[in-house]
Amino acid sequence: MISKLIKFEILGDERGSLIALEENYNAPFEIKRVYYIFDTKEGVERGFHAHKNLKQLCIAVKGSCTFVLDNGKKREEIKLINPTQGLFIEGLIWREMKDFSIDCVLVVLASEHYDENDYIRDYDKFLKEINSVSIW
Ligand code: T46
Repeated sequence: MISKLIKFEILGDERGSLIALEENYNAPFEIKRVYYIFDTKEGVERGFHAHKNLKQLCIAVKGSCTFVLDNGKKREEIKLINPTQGLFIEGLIWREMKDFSIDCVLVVLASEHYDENDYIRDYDKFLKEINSVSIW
């Protein structure tokens, strides 16, 4: 399995539910950045890149969306459908996102500040990078 789903403990009572995310606990890294994707237009696909050095935890806190993860050998689809689980992505993984519901709010916790140099946005370059890493 390429995908690593983390199930969060729900701290609920008669008033409703609450989930707490803590670095180096249920978010397995130091959190340096949080961003969220919302108002995604119908039919839009996002992502289409890999990261050289970034850990991320992606949570559909509202609505749903589908991630396609690709490690250069196989592809997997993971649908995020509720706020009780997070998709943890680390290492050289090509990611695409699609099938955003109109109401989807995708929150992403990231281990590094934003750095465009960390992105590999060309699939052939991604495959070359994967092959050069796997030699060692
Ligand atoms: C990822 C997937 C899951 C910033 O200026 N700061 C930021 O922290 C981010 C994430 C983006 N940006 C800028 C860069 C682009 O001009 O916002 C614009 C949209 O970013 P991008 O096209 O990379 O968005 P997605 O949805 O394709 O990918 C994002 C993250 O960038 C990426 O790290 O893994 O979500």
